[in-house]
Amino acid sequence: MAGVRAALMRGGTSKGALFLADDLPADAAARDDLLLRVMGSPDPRQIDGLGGAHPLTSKVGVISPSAQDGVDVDYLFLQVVVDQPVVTDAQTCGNILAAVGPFALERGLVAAEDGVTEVRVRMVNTGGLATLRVQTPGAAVTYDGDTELSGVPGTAAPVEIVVEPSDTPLLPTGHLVDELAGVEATLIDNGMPSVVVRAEDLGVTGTETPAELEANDKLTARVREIRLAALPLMGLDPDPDATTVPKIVLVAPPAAGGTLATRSFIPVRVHQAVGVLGGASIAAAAALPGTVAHDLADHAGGSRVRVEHPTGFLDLQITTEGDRISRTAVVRTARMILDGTVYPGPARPASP
Ligand code: NQM
Repeated sequence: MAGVRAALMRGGTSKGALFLADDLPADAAARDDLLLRVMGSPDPRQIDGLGGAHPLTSKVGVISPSAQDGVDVDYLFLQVVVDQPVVTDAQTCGNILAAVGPFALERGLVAAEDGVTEVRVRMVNTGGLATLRVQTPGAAVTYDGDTELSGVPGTAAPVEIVVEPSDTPLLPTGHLVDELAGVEATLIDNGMPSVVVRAEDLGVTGTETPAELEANDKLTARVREIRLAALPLMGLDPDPDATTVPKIVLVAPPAAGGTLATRSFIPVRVHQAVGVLGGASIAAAAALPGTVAHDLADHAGGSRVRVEHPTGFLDLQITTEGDRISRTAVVRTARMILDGTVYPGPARPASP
């Protein structure tokens, strides 16, 4: 079996395999088949591939030069489902986005400047644009630095990210609040389709650990009902097993000095932290009067929103123009873990 050139990278609090599009089959079905075998899916342990047996470590970025004016690279994100033979492009990923800049520089798609290099990225999944500022002293990428991220041990070089909104409506139903499966919810998409509900309305505090929430059968059944109701309202694939959106976010008043406490079902497992664009969508909900999040949030930080999550917090800077979010800025870090050749395993039957 021929190997494929790949980089295993951490982007923010996630980890995934990054490829040049030219190194993968052009046909989407052949590409997805190969990616399942590369990551070791479907298998709850992903024992025969690069995947880390959790949605946060079963991610893929496919990078190519962009044909769009003023854009350096196109970034197609693919979520490889751990225990199903599913590869979906229904969402993008702002954490892996942090690795796209360094990867594009390492592969020579963008020439590094001495100091900081800007990489302009088109997120193919959403049509959104992002500008990344990557540390490149001596015109080479460095991963070393002193930026800390909640949920990542140690420190690393910052990757500053500014995301511009896509053309997707911020409120897909046009309402600040909808009722889903008997619960008030704000359906919102500032980069990640999300359903924001009050933790209290689901009988929890919103400060539980991910393991506690995942073990709460009554809660997980309610979350699934809410998600099923949200799918058609948000114009998403109605088959919940074929997609990884929307994320269901439980919100509560801040418990650690931030803006809002959150726990995110993504959408079955509970995030150990929070997604970047997931966080941007939560921050947008917190900023808009009339949503289920607005009155629970502490607005003392103004446009600086601190989203509390199970392993710390995510800080975002949100710029609003009326009821529109015109800019989201966030700092992440990234790291090259391994750069080489990956050998896809054999095709395997779906898990029992
Ligand atoms: O929302 C996980 C992650 C994500 C998504 C998920 C993300 C984002 O943390 O931008 O980064 O919600 O599936 O990698």
